[in-house]
Amino acid sequence: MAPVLVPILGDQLTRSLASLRGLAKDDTVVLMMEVWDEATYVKHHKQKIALIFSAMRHFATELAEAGWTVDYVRLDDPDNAGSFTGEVARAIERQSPRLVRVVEPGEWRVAQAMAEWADKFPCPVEILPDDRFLCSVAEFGEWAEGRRQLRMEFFYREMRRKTGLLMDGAGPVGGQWNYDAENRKPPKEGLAAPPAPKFAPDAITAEVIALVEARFGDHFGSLDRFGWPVTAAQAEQAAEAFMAERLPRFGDYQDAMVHGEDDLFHSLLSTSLNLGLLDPLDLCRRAEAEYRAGRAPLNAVEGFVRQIIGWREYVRGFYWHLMPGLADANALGATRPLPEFWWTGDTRMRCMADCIRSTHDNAHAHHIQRLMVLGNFALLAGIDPRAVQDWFLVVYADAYDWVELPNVAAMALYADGGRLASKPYAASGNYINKMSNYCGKCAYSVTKKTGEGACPFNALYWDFMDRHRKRFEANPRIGRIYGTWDKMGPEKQREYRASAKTFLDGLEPANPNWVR
Ligand code: FAD
Ligand code: DLZ
Ligand code: SF4
Repeated sequence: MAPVLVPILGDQLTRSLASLRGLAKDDTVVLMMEVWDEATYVKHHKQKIALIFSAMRHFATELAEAGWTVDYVRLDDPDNAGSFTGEVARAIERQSPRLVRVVEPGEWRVAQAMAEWADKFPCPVEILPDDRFLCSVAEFGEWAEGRRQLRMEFFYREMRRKTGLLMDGAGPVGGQWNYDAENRKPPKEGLAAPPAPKFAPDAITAEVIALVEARFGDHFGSLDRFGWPVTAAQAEQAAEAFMAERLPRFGDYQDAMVHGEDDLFHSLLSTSLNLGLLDPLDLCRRAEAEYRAGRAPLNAVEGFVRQIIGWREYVRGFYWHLMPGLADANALGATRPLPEFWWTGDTRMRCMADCIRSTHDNAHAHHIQRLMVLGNFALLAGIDPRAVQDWFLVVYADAYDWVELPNVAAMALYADGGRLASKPYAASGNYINKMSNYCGKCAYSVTKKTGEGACPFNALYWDFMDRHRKRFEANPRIGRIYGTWDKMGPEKQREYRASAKTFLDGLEPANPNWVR
């Protein structure tokens, strides 16, 4: 009998994937495709391409070892059509399947192309929901229906109830849903964490790294420190190490930043979660077990669980709820080009330089670096959201449109006009100084407000608040700040505006070749 053809995309590397469930191995051909379009729709960080290709090749090998027939198309296959649609068409010619069965993709762009498959191909096409997420797109839509503001906190409580995670009967363990107030400790002198495990490249990864150097040599980033988990077993080891060594202090230092300490107590599991090498619910249950066994405190475990069943699920629902408009959202009318130093790291701002260095070397920066240093800069400087979105999509190994776009457009840039966040995440140098050790050795002075040598975040902050006074004055969470601004008087206000202008005028716009 003609087989079922099951295309598995690069971020669907899960053995229990919905499209494989219930199929017989001798009646199924799995199709995996390395395609030029996916590798270049933006010029992804070299580590991201190497990670995805290596994880795909390992996954294909594991499936074949388990008895599945895998039709694997390599990037350098001379007949490679270059796109998912082109490769599925070629596979249909090769395999003459009776059905194409695929799990919905993570990205709007790919979903648009996939929606045309049924008309394009000679056999039926079945597109299944991606049930690796706890909350389906439809369920999020029902929750969001009729709400003007979509607050994560309320969504998160629903997810806690639904999963039973950290629940004590009908209420939250410990009596509170959220222990974030305990999770804002500034870094102590010399704060360092046990490093996250790195996995030395095996033969498959080494081959892929050579391919990436040869074919994508002009992409941003370095491959020297590549050590991402590329199999479910390695992801499991990474999760195990996190639970034992870093979870207990994850909460305390969640918002801390230390120069040169790239990971601190973060899990570095986003790449594995997003590829499908780890199961989010299983990970949260294991974190809960650490709390129940008395090995990790509640503020750490609740914080970790909230990132996954709260933020991660929430941004995915938010993405599908607001696409395609979210990609063009620009509520604050920001138009400035991205500065070139975001690519080169060539800046005297020590905080920005350190975040960009980590991004370049590791294809990773932790959340507070992304939000309160990089994102904050882009927000205050009024950089065009499309340019910022492109940058974030390029540079991180965990970046896919469904998770990058809501975080950048809505969380960091307030481009959605406040559907996600009740106030913009805007901060002056004072916040960065409190939460990091960056400022002490910076070429700029964080205590100097304006003029030569003053921390640029100070003038940028007030210039931003001033520019958007109409919008934010009535906001109960930040409106009061305008009292401080007014008390400064016109002379000081002029100095802030002039300092911001001098700094912004000095920024060299980025070369567009970094992105496409
Ligand atoms: P941890 O701090 O250990 O957190 C645990 C897990 O929680 C993460 O692995 C991740 O799966 C999840 N998580 C935490 N925060 C978020 C969030 N805001 N949204 C979704 N999941 C979250 N995350 C991505 O996976 N891909 C992206 O492209 C991405 N872009 C971002 C851009 C900006 C501007 C911001 C502010 C955040 C972005 N995030 C993104 C969210 C977050 O910064 C990363 O998930 C996190 O830094 C990954 O490192 P980690 O695994 O050590 O996370
Ligand atoms: C990101 C990426 C890259 C770089 N390359 C491939 C690829 O060659 N083949 C593939 O199946 N997937 C790749 N991906 C991940 C896809 O972009 C991702 O699966 C879709 O965007 C759907 O979310
Ligand atoms: Fe960043 Fe300003 Fe601190 Fe320098 S002084 S590290 S620019 S916040």
